[in-house]
Amino acid sequence: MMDSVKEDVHYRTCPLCEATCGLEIHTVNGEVTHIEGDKQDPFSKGYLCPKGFSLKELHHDKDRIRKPMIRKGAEWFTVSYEEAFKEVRKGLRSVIEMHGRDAVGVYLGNPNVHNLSGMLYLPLFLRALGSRNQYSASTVDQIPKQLAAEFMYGSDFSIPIPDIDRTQYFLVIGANPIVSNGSLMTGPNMRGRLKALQDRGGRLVVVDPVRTATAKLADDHHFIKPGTDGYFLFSILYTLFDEGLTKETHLAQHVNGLSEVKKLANDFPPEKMAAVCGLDAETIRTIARDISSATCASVYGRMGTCTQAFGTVNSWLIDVINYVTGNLDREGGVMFTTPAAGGKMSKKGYRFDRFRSRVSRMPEVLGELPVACLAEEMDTPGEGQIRAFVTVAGNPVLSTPNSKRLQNAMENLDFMVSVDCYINETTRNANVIFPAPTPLERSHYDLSFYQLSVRNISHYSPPVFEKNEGQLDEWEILLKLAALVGEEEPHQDAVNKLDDASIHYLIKKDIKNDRSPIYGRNPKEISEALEGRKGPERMLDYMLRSGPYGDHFKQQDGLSLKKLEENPHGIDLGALKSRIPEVLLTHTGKIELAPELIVDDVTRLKNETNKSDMLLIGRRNLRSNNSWMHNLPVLMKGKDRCTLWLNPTDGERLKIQDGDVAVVESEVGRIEVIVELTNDIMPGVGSIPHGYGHDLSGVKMAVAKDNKGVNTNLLSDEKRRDAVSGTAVLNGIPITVSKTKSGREKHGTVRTESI
Ligand SMILES: Nc1nc2c(c(=O)[nH]1)N[C@H]1C(S)=C(S)[C@@H](COP(=O)(O)OP(=O)(O)OC[C@H]3O[C@@H](n4cnc5c(=O)[nH]c(N)nc54)[C@H](O)[C@@H]3O)O[C@H]1N2
Ligand SMILES: Nc1nc2c(c(=O)[nH]1)N[C@H]1C(S)=C(S)[C@@H](COP(=O)(O)OP(=O)(O)OC[C@H]3O[C@@H](n4cnc5c(=O)[nH]c(N)nc54)[C@H](O)[C@@H]3O)O[C@H]1N2
Ligand code: SF4
Ligand SMILES: [Mo]
Repeated sequence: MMDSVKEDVHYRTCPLCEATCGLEIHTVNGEVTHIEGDKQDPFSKGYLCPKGFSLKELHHDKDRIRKPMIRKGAEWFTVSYEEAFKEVRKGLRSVIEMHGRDAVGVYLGNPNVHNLSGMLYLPLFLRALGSRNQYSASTVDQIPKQLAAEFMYGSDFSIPIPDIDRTQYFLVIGANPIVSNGSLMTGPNMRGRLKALQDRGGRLVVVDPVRTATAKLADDHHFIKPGTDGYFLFSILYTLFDEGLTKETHLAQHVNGLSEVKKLANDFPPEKMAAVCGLDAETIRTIARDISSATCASVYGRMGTCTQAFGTVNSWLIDVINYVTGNLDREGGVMFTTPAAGGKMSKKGYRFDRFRSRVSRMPEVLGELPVACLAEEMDTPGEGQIRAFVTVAGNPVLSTPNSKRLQNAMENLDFMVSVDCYINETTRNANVIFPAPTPLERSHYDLSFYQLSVRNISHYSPPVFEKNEGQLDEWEILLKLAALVGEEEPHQDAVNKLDDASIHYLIKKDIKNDRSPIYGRNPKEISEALEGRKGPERMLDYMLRSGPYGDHFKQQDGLSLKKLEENPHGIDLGALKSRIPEVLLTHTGKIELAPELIVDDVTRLKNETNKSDMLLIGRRNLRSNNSWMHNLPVLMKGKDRCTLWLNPTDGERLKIQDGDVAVVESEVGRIEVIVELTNDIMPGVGSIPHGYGHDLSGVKMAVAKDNKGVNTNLLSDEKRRDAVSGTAVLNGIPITVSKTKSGREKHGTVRTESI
């Protein structure tokens, strides 16, 4: 008799980037056989990128940790959860007792925003811990955008999203959506969406120091000198006012600060700014005219405009331009989403500068401190010094500035615990690691990205596979850690208690909020309706049902988790809709077009002079995802990607040829890296991707080690920050480049300084 073969097809959204593609996952007897794009997904319609396929290798990767681990010296041992929690309890509690709660630092990495457990339960852990030393990847990423939104619209997640499917003119500044698959602009198949824009007669214009894949598709591409977008954007604004190209719309009654913005723009005529940014004055004026004359237009900026010295000013200026050209909150312009779950409805006051960092007195930003301050908070003695460290889904040793200082500081910690799936450059320093389940072993809903999506979408994915016997889900680990730092024992009843408390807290908050559809309702009736579920599913069910499309615990056809379970390909809730004024949560109830704290930074912009003749920027590759997917052979095949791009004119000037090894030096570090000469990068600019440098001792990722590359964040200086948000400058770092020897090393990139 033949063994029975169990073939299954599972539908789920890919959690690896912001695009939220639908996947069709084929399994036989608990093994993934292959993965395709889900053609019935109303959003992605079958599209997926090479990373989507790699979920198979990721799930089966032999180097993944699947059991709690404890380190003794350089050796790792598998232990029971009980033992691991006991060790953590000892480690964290002794630091808290001796040095207080601020002595425990926390770093939360990017995959948390792609994970229901992280989104829903990390806030609880952080509250229980009560430390001011909270850090995340957001301050090497999008915080400037969030802070501008917090000041302008009263909520950090009220970020206007390009209405890419209807716009007629799309100006992309410092973003490469064809490679990144879009960021703060969730939408699968960016290439398809951009081509559709061109097919309907629209124009795509890219401003970037690199002729990127997106720039190659564009109707126009203009090089810009790194770090000078503030001048460029202001001179666009100048032209709009100067040539009478601004438009007044119905939003005028909802706006404060227009005249102030106009006054500020006066100092930035294109004729003066052109030389600073490397675009000519007539090009700048033409772009301004085109934005204004298009039937609808959308100006969009991302990493290149955020992670630089004027990140917040840039993010604000982009919104100001969208507003003054009549493109804010209108179809084909930039619009606010109406997410099915998790949209903000109430406001308590700005989450900014409520406290400061200990060493360099940087203001708190949206509840956290800039990660550029992390190393100094660890290595500067005194009260409040970080002595214990928790990382959840983060690899700050590769992803944050001046990695060497951070690595050194981490070596002197009293205790460190990580929740992760690999022993990598960061977690190798931990005393205890808790294993995160693989994406296929957990449920999924894009709470974050449906708030940033080009259409309103709702899509829930149940786990494809059961976890191993006894393995905890990530939310359970987080709740146990919360219990443990909150002076309770990490037992199951503590987890249940905290889980119950967190849902009741949400319900209580909403029934008191007059903007909530369940305002004034009986909390008991709501809790009862949620019975039968727990953990993330109960939270999500609640959020969906009490959200704008929800059944509100009474309407038959409204949205609920059950309804999403019945629609495994997801539900399209339609195109974005105009949302002003209801979306505004500022104290004045208006759009604040000239927020004081941002306006104050314009003086710095006026006085800034960056004299370096060589500036370093970053880049991304379709087959990579920050630092952590380099252990998958399917993504790593092909030529070395961790190289320094230089323009041939710089090559000639520096006597460096294609394939040579160059020494790159900055104020804080020195690396060696193979050079690729290409006309795709502007003269005076070098580009190295981040997330490499896997050859550190103790890293247990065999494939990544073979593709070690070099860590570009050995060059980024933690003292260079956007003054408003504290975000690290990762683009526009002054460097010098010189030649060492010719020829490639065996494994591609090399480096001399090790950390
Ligand atoms: N394949 C892949 N996809 C990813 C990721 C990945 O690692 N790989 N990471 C994900 C993450 S976490 C994020 S945040 C997003 C990021 O998404 P994007 O922001 O779209 O991606 P980047 O490639 O960082 O694009 C930044 C662009 O800014 C340009 N640039 C650099 N400096 C400047 C400057 O001073 N001015 C201007 N105007 N441009 C500048 C760079 O040349 C680059 O083209 O991508 C996500 N998607
Ligand atoms: N120079 C330079 N530096 C940069 C950037 C740049 O453009 N240039 N980009 C910045 C940006 S945009 C970002 S977002 C950051 C990213 O910075 P980080 O978030 O610090 O780094 P990642 O590489 O995303 O590492 C994610 C970690 O989470 C683990 N992990 C993966 N999945 C899970 C999971 O489901 N659960 C748990 N618990 N762990 C998991 C991985 O093993 C890895 O350790 O890097 C930033 N750094
Ligand atoms: S584009 Fe992003 S969401 Fe889509 S398959 Fe690739 S990694 Fe996954
Ligand atoms: Mo990011």
